[in-house]
Amino acid sequence: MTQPRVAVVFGSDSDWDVMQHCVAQLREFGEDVHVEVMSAHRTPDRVHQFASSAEKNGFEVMIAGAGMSAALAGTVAACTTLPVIGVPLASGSLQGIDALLSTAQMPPGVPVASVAIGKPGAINAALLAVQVIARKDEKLAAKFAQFKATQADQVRAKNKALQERL
Ligand code: RP5
Repeated sequence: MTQPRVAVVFGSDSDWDVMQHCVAQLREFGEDVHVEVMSAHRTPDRVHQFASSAEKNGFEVMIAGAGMSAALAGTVAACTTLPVIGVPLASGSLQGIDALLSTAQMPPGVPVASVAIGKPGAINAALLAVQVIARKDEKLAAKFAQFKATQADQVRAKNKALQERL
């Protein structure tokens, strides 16, 4: 196994149901992934240790998923110069709105690229990470271009089928 370029961390094992889609999408592009549960609130020392050494350890992008008062992505971003993508998760009674605001409303100087709440965001976080690392990896860039072309073909095929039913 090679040194993963992407780390996927999340605040609780209860986040795995959604974050597994992020990991699966990365693996579809052939990326090895470091996966770890760490919490900005419950294990802040580990978050600091991991994020502050991530660049030195060979990571290029970090993805952080968390729910409720989601501090993980912001805390990771505070501790690294790597790009950080935050996935807001629908864990509490506010169905992810709380986590979305926590993830997106970062103060100037500490950016987090927030994606959508839940599974669509988890998948898009993986795709965004692929786009970032593909800037220096032609083969990966070609795979991503193929992914987009396939997606467009599927939409055209579905539209054609729909038109034939009208
Ligand atoms: C957040 O609190 C986690 O990311 C999770 O989404 C939420 C609830 O965690 P558990 O109580 O299920 O461990 O920090």
